[in-house]
Amino acid sequence: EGVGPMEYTLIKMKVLEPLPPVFEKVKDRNIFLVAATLRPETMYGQTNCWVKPEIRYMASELKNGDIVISTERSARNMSYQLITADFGKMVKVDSVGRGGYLTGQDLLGAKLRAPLTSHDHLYVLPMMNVRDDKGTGIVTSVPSDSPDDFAALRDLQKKEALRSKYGITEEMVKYDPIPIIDVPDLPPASADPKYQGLAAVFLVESDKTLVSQNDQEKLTVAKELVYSKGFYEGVLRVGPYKGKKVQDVKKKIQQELIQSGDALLYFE
Ligand code: A2H
Repeated sequence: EGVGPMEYTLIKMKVLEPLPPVFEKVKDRNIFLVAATLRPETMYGQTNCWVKPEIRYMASELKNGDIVISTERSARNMSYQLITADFGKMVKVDSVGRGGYLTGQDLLGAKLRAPLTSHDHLYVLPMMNVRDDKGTGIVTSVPSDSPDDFAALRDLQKKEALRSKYGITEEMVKYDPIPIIDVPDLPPASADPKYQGLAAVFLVESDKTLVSQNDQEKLTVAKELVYSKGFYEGVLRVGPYKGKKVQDVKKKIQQELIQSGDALLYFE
């Protein structure tokens, strides 16, 4: 952890029909899951959204009336940052779920619309490594560039028992990693060209001892490598900034997401 607050981009993902039963009483409202990311430029490659089934989430209201789902801790932070209501005045939406509270379980399989990704809609899926004390407790999934995301998506794609435990269908996990960023030497020139633009997939698949999302130590090593290399040396392969270095356009992409109403700035 560095000194002073970290700046995150909160990505707003709209909950689409059919709405999960917890939203029965707020059908006419705009409901968003909000995810904190350090890599807004990777939203071109989002394939799904992660929640942890056991975490308790809360529904709160933005100044414009949008309903946002996050942990209570982050909802409180948002209110102090004037994202939700007046300073420190968190507005809980009691008509959602059980008195404004719901669990990750209630959100599994929900259909979302997310900004920048090439997919018209994507799904809320379970990941065990989501923490309730960081960001909003909701995480965007970019398996091309995040080893954690790739390992967790691969688990769900391979394991029918895991899917059925959480009521996840094959349809919801059929989204393959999208090549969005070229990272020099990841993969190295000698590797199978199928890994081009898929740095995290290359690292995870190259380590045969990294078998699931539970291999946290190995995932941390891969994560540090792809994160620093991707940020300092990565070049976008898609979108209006195709051919540009991630470092040079990250801020612009963040600003555009904020201007279009698809994202918010958030600190913690
Ligand atoms: B990042 P830091 Cl492509 N629990 O977004 C677990 N992980 C969480 C989280 C939570 N409650 N909230 C946010 N995160 C993840 C994209 C991404 C991220 C890519 C590559 C690396 C990367 C897509 N997932 O993060 O501990 C989110 O994943 C590498 C560090 O606050 C967020 O950015 O430094 C990152 O962790 C924030 O991590």
